[in-house]
Amino acid sequence: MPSFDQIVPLLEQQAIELPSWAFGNSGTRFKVFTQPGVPRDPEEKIADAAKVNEFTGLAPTVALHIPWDKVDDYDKLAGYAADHGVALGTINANTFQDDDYKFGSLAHHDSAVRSKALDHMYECIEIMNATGSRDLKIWLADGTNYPGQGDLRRRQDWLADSLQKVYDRIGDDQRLILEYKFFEPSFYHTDVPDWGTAYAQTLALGDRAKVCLDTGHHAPGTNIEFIVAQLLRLGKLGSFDFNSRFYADDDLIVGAADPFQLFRILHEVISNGGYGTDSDVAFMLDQCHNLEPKIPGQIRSVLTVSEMTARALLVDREALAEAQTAGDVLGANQVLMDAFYTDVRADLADWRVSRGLPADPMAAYTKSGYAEQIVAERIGGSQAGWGA
Ligand code: LRH
Ligand code: MN
Ligand code: MN
Repeated sequence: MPSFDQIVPLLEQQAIELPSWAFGNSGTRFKVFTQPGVPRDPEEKIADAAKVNEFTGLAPTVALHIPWDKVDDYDKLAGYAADHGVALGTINANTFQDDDYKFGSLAHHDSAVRSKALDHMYECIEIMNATGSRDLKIWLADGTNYPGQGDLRRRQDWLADSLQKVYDRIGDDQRLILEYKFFEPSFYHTDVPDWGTAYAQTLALGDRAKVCLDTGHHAPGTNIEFIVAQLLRLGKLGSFDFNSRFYADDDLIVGAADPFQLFRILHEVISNGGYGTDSDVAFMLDQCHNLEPKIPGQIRSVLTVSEMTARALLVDREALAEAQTAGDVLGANQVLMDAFYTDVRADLADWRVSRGLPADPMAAYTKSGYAEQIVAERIGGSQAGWGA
């Protein structure tokens, strides 16, 4: 197995983007629970995300969701982010909170609604041009609830046509990232339910169209690491939305449900060229729940990604290949498990200290008094994001 020191140059290449919406109030479909001190505007969300980066050194960018993070001046917002030591990242489109989108958006049967959804995508591209963002991420709530409600085949055609129009507008250095989810809010059929559909739709567009894999968006029992290997093989893995789930799209803290699955995913990412500065696979969190305090929740998720990345980097890939070639089933499995069972937390703490970061980011955050400060300052925190 490689030593921890040997993997340090690779660890240094890790960057995990945070979702702005993780810092606002969120809830279930039954209730939005408010927390004192939550951000009242996009600036305050960025300030909170910057704290996660300050204490972990791992989260240099923040994804925006439009219109949740709509502002008049995006140059100013980018400047504000820079002043706080972070940059603006992916722009997430939102065509799921408007009455007109009740029956869909880019795959809607009515061209007037498709056209409205397209205008929103164009607005997002304008924002990307102002913020310097590379990625436009599109997740669609489009689908139907009842057999017969919609024309499954024609909706794919409408979707393809809409996506082509969006793709034609993005710049040479920008990407269209299509995110799939197997169900919810639609319960009978979803227009982009799986990696195969996202792959087929983005393949038709071109090289700058890729797929986003949200780890919470699969049926229970799905072998997600296989999808990772397959999309990397096909050159179509654009990004991850990391979170964890017990049942469906639970959006829980990364690794909370199944750290071994996260390790297996990261092992495929690393083995197939999806990791590091040479790769264009974006690591993002899409974790936002309402029980835990927001900033520590993100710190925990970021640290878990870092811990599982370190373990996956420790896999002795040469020994693994040898065992696989020799048909040594137990030996091959042992190589993987040896890395998985290696506790890297003390080494990571030392590594952080060597970079001028706190050994224990969670304790350092608690001690900093920031949580008390925002509670005192931010009176009337809004429902930023979900429930807005
Ligand atoms: C959809 C999703 C998608 C949205 C986010 C708020 O379930 O994962 O990424 O943009 O949640
Ligand atoms: Mn997501
Ligand atoms: Mn989701």
